[in-house]
Amino acid sequence: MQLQERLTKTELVSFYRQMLLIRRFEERCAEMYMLGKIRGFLHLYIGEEAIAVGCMSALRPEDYVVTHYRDHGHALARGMDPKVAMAELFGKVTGCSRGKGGSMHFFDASRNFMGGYAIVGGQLPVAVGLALASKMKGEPRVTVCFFGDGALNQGEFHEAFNLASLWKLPVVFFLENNLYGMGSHIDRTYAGGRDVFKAGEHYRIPAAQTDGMDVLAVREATLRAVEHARQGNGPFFLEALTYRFRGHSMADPVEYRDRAEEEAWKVRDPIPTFQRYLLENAIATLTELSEIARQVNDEVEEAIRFADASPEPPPEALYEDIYA
Ligand SMILES: Cc1ncc(C[n+]2csc(CCOP(=O)(O)OP(=O)(O)O)c2C)c(N)n1
Repeated sequence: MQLQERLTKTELVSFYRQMLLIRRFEERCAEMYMLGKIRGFLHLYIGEEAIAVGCMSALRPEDYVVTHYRDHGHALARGMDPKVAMAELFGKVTGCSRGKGGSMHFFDASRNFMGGYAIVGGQLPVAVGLALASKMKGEPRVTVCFFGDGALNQGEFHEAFNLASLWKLPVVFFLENNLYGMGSHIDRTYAGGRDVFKAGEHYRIPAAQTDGMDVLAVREATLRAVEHARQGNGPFFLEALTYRFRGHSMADPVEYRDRAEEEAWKVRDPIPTFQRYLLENAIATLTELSEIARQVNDEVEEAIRFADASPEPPPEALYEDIYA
């Protein structure tokens, strides 16, 4: 873990707090799903928290963020209120998409969080459109677009890379490479080899690879990528190496993965790793971090109470927000 810039104690501790919030929030989501409080699909981000937190810490409020269906971590790291996020999962009217989107469709335009998308790769052209709009309007925004390794094999990946490069758009394509798309390992689905970030070369998009289990490494890599795009140099392709600790969705018993592989990645769990870093460098004490854990637990419990007590959308809401 390298620290090339001088971050304050408050900033560093807040990275820990945010990662823990995402982890606890989702652990409780899994329980709420088993209780039938959350229905439909539920894809957990557990194991990948350092990416959302490291990346968002490097962005400005005016930057756009677009993502995939594993979107709770990105939304919380972008500042979405956990109460509003949990209410969306419960299908309640107080949710960020008024209970109509559910787990895969978190939106918060007030934070320029332009959505989670359920179609693999579907968010890539949306990101290119947003970046094209900012360029045409002369706005100094960068669009960050998250996607998984499964999206590499979609035509939209190539269309998006091609146009973003030709038009020199201010977009950072952020690949969260957790090695699996549902039950398939990347070696069985992608012909380009393991150094996926090199896929940008064909489109003359500069690229880098970072450690997705290290919040500070992700932050530094994102700062560089975003700066490149903000200066008008066109797109950047960033690949973060990571692992999802749970199944693809709640319905997945993960029978296709080697237990030794899982254990090897769990040793690198971004949260205990960063906790050790904070303690060993005397940035925080165990008492302070325990107090943060207590506050985070309270915040998540409060979110559940809020979601439970919130009303369902009225039946008439079925006819709202329809474009035809
Ligand atoms: C166009 C399309 N094809 C198939 C699916 C079904 N599907 C949902 S998630 C998924 C795997 C995607 O894996 P990846 O992009 O690596 O993301 P991860 O789940 O690993 O975060 C597939 C095939 C879909 N949603 N959209």
